[in-house]
Amino acid sequence: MASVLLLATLNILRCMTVVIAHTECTDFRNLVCQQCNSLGERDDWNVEIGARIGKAGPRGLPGPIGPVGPVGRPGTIGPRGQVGPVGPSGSPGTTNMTAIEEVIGREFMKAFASIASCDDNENDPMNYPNSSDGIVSIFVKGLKTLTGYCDLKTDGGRWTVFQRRMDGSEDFYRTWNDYVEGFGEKRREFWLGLETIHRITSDGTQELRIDMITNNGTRLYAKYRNFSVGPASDFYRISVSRYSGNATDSFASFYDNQQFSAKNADHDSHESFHCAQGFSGGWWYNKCHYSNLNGLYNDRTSSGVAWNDRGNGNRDMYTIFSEMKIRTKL
Ligand SMILES: [Ca+2]
Repeated sequence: MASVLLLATLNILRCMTVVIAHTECTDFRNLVCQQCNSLGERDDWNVEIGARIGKAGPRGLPGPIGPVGPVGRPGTIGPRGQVGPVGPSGSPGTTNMTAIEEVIGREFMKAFASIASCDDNENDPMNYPNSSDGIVSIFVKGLKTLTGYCDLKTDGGRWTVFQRRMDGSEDFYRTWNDYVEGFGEKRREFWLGLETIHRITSDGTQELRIDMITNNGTRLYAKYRNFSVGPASDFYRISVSRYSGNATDSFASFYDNQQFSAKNADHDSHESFHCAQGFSGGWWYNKCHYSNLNGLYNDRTSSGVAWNDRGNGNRDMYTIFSEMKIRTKL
């Protein structure tokens, strides 16, 4: 308030000085007398005083640039941008014998120390939303994750399928390590892997079932009450016995106590012949086979996916479909 009164007083004095001295003022009309007017002075002062002044002088030079102001406050965070496009796929990794052996020797073995299978409680068929198609189980244990395939329909279900042939889409004439680790597509043709089969069956609680459809459409099955696969150190030797079914036994009677052989591993009982190479598969060959379910698909020779029908004239029957599966005996 005091500053306003002081300013008003100064302006009045300034006006009075101008009038008295008849001083010419560049902004007289626009500044001095407007200020006088704002203070309640008479309008005719402008006319009277304006008549006494000359033309306005040139505009003065601009004043110096003022100091830099304070830094403003930060702005708010903007909205999230859109997700970018998917990048290109990476190139596939490579494997070699050393890497595979390392995996089998450490992580792979640990993973199967507590493997789940299709008849474990946590894999109860009731837990499968897609149980109507008899498909899908997942084995998740330790450091290794595997997918499996459960047969939930056949003969009471609970079967963990470890082999399937159905269309020849998968090559089964493969190396030892392939048979140890497993290969193929679980919904099509595959081999689950000898180490997995060993881990599930080694406690002696498992039974085996083999389902087949022959090239003439006949459905056959062979079931074995006892089935176990030994460790890698014994080349996955099998113990299999107590047949039942309608296929005649072309498995236990010839392969019980045999080790597994593959394309590059001869553990069969034929001293002068490499059965796996001779019959193009991986199997518990003896001298050499009465069945060859991992043989060549659509092959009508002894190298084919054969089951020897010993009960009916000793003929080889070639299957267009086979499944080998295990479950805990009840
Ligand atoms: Ca041999």
